[in-house]
Amino acid sequence: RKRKHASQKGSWTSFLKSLAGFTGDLSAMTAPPFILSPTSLTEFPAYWCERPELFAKIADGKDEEERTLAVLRWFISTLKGQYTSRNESMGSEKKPLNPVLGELFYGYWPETAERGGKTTLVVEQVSHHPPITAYRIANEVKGVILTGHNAQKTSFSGGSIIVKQVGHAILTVKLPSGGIEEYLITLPRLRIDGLWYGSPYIELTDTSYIQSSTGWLSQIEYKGKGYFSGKSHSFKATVLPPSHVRQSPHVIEGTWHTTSRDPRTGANFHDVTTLKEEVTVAPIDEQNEWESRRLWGIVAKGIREGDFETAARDKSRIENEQRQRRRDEAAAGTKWELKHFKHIDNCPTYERLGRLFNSNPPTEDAYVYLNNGPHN
Ligand code: 0T9
Repeated sequence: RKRKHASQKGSWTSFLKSLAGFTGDLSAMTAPPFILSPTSLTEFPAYWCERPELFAKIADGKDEEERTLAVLRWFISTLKGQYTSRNESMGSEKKPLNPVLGELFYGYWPETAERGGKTTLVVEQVSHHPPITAYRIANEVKGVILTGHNAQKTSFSGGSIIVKQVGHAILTVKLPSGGIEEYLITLPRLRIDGLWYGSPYIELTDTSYIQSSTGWLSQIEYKGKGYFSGKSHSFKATVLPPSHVRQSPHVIEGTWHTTSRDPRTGANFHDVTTLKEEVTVAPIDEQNEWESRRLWGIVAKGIREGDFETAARDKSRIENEQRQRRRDEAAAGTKWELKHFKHIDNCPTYERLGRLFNSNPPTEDAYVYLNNGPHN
């Protein structure tokens, strides 16, 4: 791994020192310029759909078992983008822009024959402190919809940043019979390694789950270098049938950033060595002032071009405007209103499906989509 330039060493070392013993909201910390990314966290939900045909194909599964495997295949195929794409595009993991309350990100993946329909994305930053991002991805023609939200709890341990993802996603599939199948998706833990060398990268750890309303359950275990396969980014998924289905579980093994297979039959399961498709977004001058790329335009340009003074100045302007807004609301006794989502304290779908695999925690809050995105 590449070491950072000598002139950046001092600021990086003092940043690492301030990380030690730190718990709370990492995203609000000031980091040295070379580790800043020009992309806001509100753009990250797009990683869920960079292979829109896999998302659409979930609806083509002919029974519960096939659809369960199709959901797992799509899920595993998103991990490379979610967790390694900054290393590929920028040389290391970087600190994303910390979204402001009310920040929006809209996009879509165009219709193709394989996808059967257009796939649309609506993202809203529903909390600033702590940062919480809510999203909804839909292929209405195929009847496949994903709704979720995301927050993080971070701590520092053994030289790495440990990130516990808080939040979940729910995928619904409309069946030809008119019924609806639901899948509760929990999120893996992350460890950010390579900090000492100034080139951070993510490894996934522990276990995440995909629980279907049909009773099928995928249990996905993540391991890094030196564990079950010896390779980084390894996983092993066990797909358990509901108790009334007399059948042995499916097992899938591989590395999530490349390929995986069923070790008994040798049949390939997923392959992300092929091209993905980034989300399509309106040109910046057609976006409204809350849309991420317009809002952060000057900051992002500064970061990309190494003009950190301009970047810092416009970042302060945005943050000051936000503070003023919060003061005005406090003075007027009003509250910021969410645009596309409604917050609920206990998610009934999470509770109902979570009970089937003893989810921890047993309940979570959620953001319900209001069906009023720009694509509706
Ligand atoms: C949801 C994803 C999440 C967001 C990011 C931890 C992190 C913020 C959250 C979990 C997406 O579906 C998947 C991928 C990457 C995650 C980010 C990686 C990261 O480093 C940041 C945190 C807040 C930092 O910026 C830490 C400081 C930095 C110097 C390390 C590079």
